[in-house]
Amino acid sequence: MTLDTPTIDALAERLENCQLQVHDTHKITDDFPGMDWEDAYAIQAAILARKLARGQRLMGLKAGLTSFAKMKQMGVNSPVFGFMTDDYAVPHGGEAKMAELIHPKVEPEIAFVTKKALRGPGCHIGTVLDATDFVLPGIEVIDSRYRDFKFDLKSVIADNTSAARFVVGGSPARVSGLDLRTVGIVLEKNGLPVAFGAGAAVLGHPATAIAMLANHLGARGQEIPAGTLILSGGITEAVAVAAGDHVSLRVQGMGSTSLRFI
Ligand code: OOG
Ligand code: MG
Repeated sequence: MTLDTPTIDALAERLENCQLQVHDTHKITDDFPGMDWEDAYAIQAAILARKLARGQRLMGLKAGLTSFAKMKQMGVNSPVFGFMTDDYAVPHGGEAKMAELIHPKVEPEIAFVTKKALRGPGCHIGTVLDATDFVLPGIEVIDSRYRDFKFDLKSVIADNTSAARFVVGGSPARVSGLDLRTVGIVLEKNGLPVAFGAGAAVLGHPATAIAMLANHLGARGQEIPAGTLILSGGITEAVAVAAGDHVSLRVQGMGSTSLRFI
């Protein structure tokens, strides 16, 4: 850690206010170029603490920048981890208000729900599949609080990895009969296919993203509790959306989920 608690809290307030007041900001590493990874995750944790203090609930966790397409799109080279609170949740088939978002994009993801706790280090695809209750389609709406969606890894971690909204739904599937590497996905905008992929785009197997999250938390003495919803990361590049857009994600063997931007 290089930053003191008042600075961490002030940066958390600045970034969360961007979300709540719908405006962008410059990268926090412009102000604190020497900040380290623990500073970045401490700022993210301070944003979560602000939300919990207002009575919001933690609804899930996310891995991001887990696919080559996403890393290339954002010009970075390593996964990041964040959280989802109930102010981010859109019901299956529901609406997200553009007036509450800065410059949103959507990502097709496979969501996991655990039935056993996952405690790193040492988690791998096998432990994750054994601990998975079911998987289902998830659309993440990312909305970087940084100007023009431009950031470095520490800045985006502090900004809760651009998390803004998410929807999950469809037909939950058990992993035992599925090969999550070859599961195909189609993301449609206003009925037209705009992105396609397969599960293997995420780190070769999307369960690897969950294992990395468990190992990341384990290094901090934390675990993924049983019953946790986790987004494993965008399979394709993120797609920009505008008011009026209807976005749906179909995942092979898991049905589809959707949301509308109003
Ligand atoms: C960072 C978040 C990326 C994903 O699924 O890859 C992410 C960003 O691109 O703004 O959530
Ligand atoms: Mg994502």
